[in-house]
Amino acid sequence: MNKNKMTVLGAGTWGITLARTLATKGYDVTVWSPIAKEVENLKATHIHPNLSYVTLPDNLIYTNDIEEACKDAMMITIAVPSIFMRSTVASAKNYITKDQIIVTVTKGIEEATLYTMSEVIQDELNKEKEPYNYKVVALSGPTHAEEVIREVPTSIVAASTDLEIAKEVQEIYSCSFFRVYTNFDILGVELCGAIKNIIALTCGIAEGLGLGDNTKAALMTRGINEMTKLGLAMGCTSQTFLGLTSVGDTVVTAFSKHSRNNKCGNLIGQGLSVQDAVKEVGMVVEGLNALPAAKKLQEKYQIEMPIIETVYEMVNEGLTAKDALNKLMSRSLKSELLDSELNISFEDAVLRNRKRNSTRRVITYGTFDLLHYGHINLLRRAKALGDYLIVGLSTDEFNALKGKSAYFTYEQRKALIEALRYVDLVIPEETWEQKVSDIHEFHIDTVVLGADWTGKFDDLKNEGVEVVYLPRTPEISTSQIKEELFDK
Ligand code: C2G
Repeated sequence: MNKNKMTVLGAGTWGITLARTLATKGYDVTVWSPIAKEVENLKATHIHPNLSYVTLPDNLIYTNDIEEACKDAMMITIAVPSIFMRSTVASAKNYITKDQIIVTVTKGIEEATLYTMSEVIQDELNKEKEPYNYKVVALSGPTHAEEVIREVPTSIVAASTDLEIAKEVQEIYSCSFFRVYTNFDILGVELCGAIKNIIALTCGIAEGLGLGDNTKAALMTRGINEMTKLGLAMGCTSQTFLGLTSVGDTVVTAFSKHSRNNKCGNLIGQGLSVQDAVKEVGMVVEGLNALPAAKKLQEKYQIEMPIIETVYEMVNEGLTAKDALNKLMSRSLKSELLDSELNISFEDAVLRNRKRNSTRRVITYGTFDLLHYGHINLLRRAKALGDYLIVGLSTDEFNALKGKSAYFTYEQRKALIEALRYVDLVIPEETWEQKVSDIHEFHIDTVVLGADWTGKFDDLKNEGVEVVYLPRTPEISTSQIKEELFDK
């Protein structure tokens, strides 16, 4: 492998811009395009037709040969339209090795499988082979190529479940005008990248209807709310939906003259058919490509996503833009808070507790093996809900029932938990059912568990207690510690 060779598959505006960014950092960059004519033009002119105001570095290599492009590259960035992702990987996979880093910058979801782009890449690379988790990173954020190519300061996110690989991509791409952040929630990052294009399309429609910034701001904000609800249902991390790939990318796409999705939506709002609008834009409108998959995900996870559903009806079932808007504005009135927030309104519970002067007793349960900061975060927040915290510590026998085998014995785990300043009493947890008797024996007001148990103990409310499920600390777990120590 040549540690200085970087390859970009796809010679569109974003692929070319990323290639230039890498070249400015001194890497040897090869750009591949399936279109021979495009390769010839780039070789001859060092200019991309959609970025004609920039002469590209002389040392960029252009090729139509995907083997030549992929061979020995340290990192391969795939920048093709979402509908061509699978076929591109299929043609490259014989030349991609397990030690190469694969970066996807394509925003979209494959309709047939509901896979994100990184999942399509893993799926295609693993076809007819032993399953292997390739080093795939999603690079996504508020990044108009037209601005990055002019070195306008920009931030972006490198996402991978393997943070070490995300950090490698962060190092390779970061430079004076391109600031890369890492995020392990690759699913959330890719979901945002796909869905924000639909929100941008919707904001464009509002603009085409002659509506104002208020309307676009409302559509953008509620669109992010829909993305968040879907993402949380799919197991993503809530912070991702406040970040660059969600809020940042939605703003930059929904309000920008550079945005094809916005432009296409605008034309639809003015009365053009979808087909005529796409023809007029003349480039790929990923918001339309993502719509069918977004609708399927909405149905699969049973999430209320009125903007996605209304745009889908407009694009596929002839609903007029005007009627679509009226439909959105005349829906029943709602709370702004996500349902899950209302259930785990930890802050509200703390505020309510502070107003009370009686002693409030809280209980939580768990194995708490190899005590780590995720457990501490849980116990700290549980204690904040009251004045007295009891921990029902799973005995070794109960762990066997739970299918868990703890490294430390019950007595050893008890000694650790009792030493914590948040904990007032430790009792053995021997059965699932004892929670009811514990509530009455210890006059419990609140039962707390991590959000991985959401809904499982709601029936305890019948005993007159609050049941609060608190977000887990996502990146740490006892099983992960064991795995990583085992691998060392
Ligand atoms: N936890 C967390 N963040 C982590 C890991 C754990 O918030 N990174 C929480 C879990 O959600 C749980 C508590 O810490 O509420 C203890 O975790 P475990 O020891 O894994 O407990 P578990 O096996 O889920 O036992 O009757 C209920 C069970 O005994 C709960």
